[in-house]
Amino acid sequence: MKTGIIGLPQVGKTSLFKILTGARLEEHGGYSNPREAHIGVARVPDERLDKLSALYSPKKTTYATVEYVDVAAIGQEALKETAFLTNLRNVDALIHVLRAFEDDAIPHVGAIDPLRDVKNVEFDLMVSDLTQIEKRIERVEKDMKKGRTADLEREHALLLRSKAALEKEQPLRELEMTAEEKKLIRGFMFLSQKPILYALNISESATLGADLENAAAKFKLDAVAQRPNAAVTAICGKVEAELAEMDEAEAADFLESYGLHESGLVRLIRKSYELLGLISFFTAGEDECRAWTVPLGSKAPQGAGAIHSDLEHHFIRAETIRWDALLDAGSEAAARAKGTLRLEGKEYVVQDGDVMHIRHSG
Ligand SMILES: Nc1nc2c(ncn2[C@@H]2O[C@H](COP(=O)(O)OP(=O)(O)OP(=O)(O)O)[C@@H](O)[C@H]2O)c(=O)[nH]1
Ligand SMILES: [Mg+2]
Repeated sequence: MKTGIIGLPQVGKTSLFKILTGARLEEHGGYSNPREAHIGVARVPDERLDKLSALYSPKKTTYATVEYVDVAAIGQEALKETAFLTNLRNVDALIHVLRAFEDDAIPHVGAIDPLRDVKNVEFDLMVSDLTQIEKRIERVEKDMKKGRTADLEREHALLLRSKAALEKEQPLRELEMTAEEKKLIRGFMFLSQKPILYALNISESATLGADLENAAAKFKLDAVAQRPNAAVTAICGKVEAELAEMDEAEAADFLESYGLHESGLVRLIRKSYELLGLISFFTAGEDECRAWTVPLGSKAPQGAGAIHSDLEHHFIRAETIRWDALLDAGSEAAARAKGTLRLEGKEYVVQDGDVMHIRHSG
């Protein structure tokens, strides 16, 4: 699962990418090609896993991860470049970084107005999709003249519906589609169909805690946050960059001095994970406590498959307990005695925060 970081020039995309992934791009040859995409992995912070680790004291604790891609600044021109477009189409979700910080040294197109930037970039994404759709409709209509098939008719109807949505400036992520329809157009990897997280990059201030909370309202993005498959969060790139250089104790003091109890970055990572429709379940033991990633709605064997494909094929049952019930009980044995450890079968839908022990016949 990949999340692409997009935005207008000089809004803080690469800075955010570096803090998210701990990447030191300079060491990899720097920006010899500024249009090249950077790819990196971020750990998904998880207090539940921290607590399980405290219980088991395992040799190793492994967090879930999200992959981020930092691309060049977006615009009508960039979207005509094949390499840029390919990088962007290949991601599963987008983070749109919005300039909301004041700094005269760093130019921006016009005044600071994140809502305008949201609309402009959205427009560019939709134009790119529309161009692609129109080409495809032409092709499908040609084929239909040669011979109508049910598949072609279905695709044609869906493309027309998508085109109509885009023409009234409705991004495809807001279009209701059946699972079958989604599958039908998945191959196009439409840009305006990807779930999107808007990240307001705000100024540093003594009241940063409150400013982060109020940012969506202040910059008039409340309505945007309510739209389907979209969410809004705020960060302060400058403060996050300083935090990234500190050890844990220093960072905690620093956050507190701003009236914060967690970094905006932690929230941003969590939100991008949610936006992708992902949940975590855990495996816990003396060797390793680990978070595993599955799509919301996955059944137990599919969860087992995230660990190892053999476990999916030879799945019998999963001993399952919610992470907090396990902590309450103090151990698996105590939970079993209390009856809070359940045996779940093949039809069980994995819940966020489950601790599972897979029984298999392999
Ligand atoms: N004041 C301030 N400056 C920032 C912040 N985030 C980034 N910058 C500065 O803005 C400039 C651009 O930052 P980048 O992270 O390179 O921005 P970008 O969006 O990747 O830029 P392009 O890839 O060139 O479009 C740099 O000089 C950063 O130091 C911030 O939160 N506050
Ligand atoms: Mg950049």
